[in-house]
Amino acid sequence: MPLRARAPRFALAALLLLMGVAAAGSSSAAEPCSVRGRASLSLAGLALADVQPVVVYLEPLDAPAPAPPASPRPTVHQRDARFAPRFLAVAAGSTVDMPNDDAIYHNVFSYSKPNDFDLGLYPAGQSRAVTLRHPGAVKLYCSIHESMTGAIFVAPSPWFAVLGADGRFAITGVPPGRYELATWSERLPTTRREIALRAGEALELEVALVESAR
Ligand SMILES: [Cu+2]
Repeated sequence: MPLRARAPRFALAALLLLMGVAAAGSSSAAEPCSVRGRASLSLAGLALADVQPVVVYLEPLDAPAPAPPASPRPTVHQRDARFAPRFLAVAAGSTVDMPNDDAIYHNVFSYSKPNDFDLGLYPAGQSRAVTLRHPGAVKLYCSIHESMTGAIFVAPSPWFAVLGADGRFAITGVPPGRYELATWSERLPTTRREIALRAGEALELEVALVESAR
């Protein structure tokens, strides 16, 4: 058989092989996992409500975390001389809109390195935005109104949940793989544990917000 006639057949075989690989890859992506559970606090004199807000989040160990979706953009309003909401959790790389809904000037700034920023003063109806690239807590202030305080927790991946008042959380749409499951509260040290998720797995967990002494 002349070489020229064989080439298209090779190309077809290669294409079919590639399609097979792509199908195998997408089958695991089509079977996302979930992590649900309840967090508990056993610390004398402290109730769960005292340490809220608490964020439970996953940090992937096998591959870098994907960028968060570009829309809808998370938003912190300045309304009635308060940040609304006063607490928000976002994924690293998120751009947060900060519209001024009041009739007076406000400013938003943060000293929380390495996400520190200053949006300057801006009037009613205007909105400015900040992109938070680094995981960690970001405290918000207004240079005019001392009583205006707020906070944003930047999770290292889009897979996070803010704990409900009942201590429950649900993180869905997670690809299979190995993760570090971590908890954050401004009032508690971070806890970490490794978990592994098989394709389509719905994992149920009890999470202790304070690691037992070893
Ligand atoms: Cu203000």
